[in-house]
Amino acid sequence: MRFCPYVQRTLLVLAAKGIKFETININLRSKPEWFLKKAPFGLVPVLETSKGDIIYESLITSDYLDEVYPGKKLTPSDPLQKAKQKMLLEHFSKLYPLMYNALMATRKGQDASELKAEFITKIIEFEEILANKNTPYFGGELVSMIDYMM
Ligand SMILES: N[C@@H](CCC(=O)N[C@@H](CS)C(=O)NCC(=O)O)C(=O)O
Repeated sequence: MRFCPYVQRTLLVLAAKGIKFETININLRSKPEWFLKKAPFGLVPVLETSKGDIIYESLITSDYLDEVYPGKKLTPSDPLQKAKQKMLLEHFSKLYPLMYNALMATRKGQDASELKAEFITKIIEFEEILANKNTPYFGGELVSMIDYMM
C-alpha cells in the first residue's frame, strides 16, 4: 500500500541495500484471498523470498533483509548500541497512535487539542535526543536502521 509507513520501512531497507524486488500493492479495503493466505494478520508489508518463504511485520522484514543481504550493515554490531536503537524505537512507536488519534478526531470534528499537545511534547523530546547526540542521524554520522525505522 503506497502510503503505508510500515511498508516504507521495508522499502527503505530494500533501497539502502540495493536489493532487487518486485512490488505488489494490495487494496486493503478489499484484500485478495491469496494475500490473506500469505499474511496471517492481513497487514502489509509482507515479503516473499524467491524460495517462497514469507516474512511479515515491518521490523522483522527489515532485520531479515539486513541480516541476509550483503552490503553495508544498517544495524550496529555492538549489542548495547543495538539495544539502545531498539529502545528508542519503542519510545518512538508510542507516537503513532497519538498522531493517528489526533488526525481521526480532527476528521470527525472533535476537539483534538490535547492529543496534538501530547504529540508535540513527545516529538520535541526526539528533537532534543537528536540535538544532544550531536550527529546528523539517530544512528550517528550515517543513516542507519533506527533512522529508516523512525
Ligand atoms: N505492525 C505492523 C503494522 C502494519 C500495518 O498496520 N499496516 C497497515 C497499513 S499502513 C495495514 O496493513 N492495514 C490493513 C488493515 O488494518 O486491515 C508492521 O509493522 O508491519
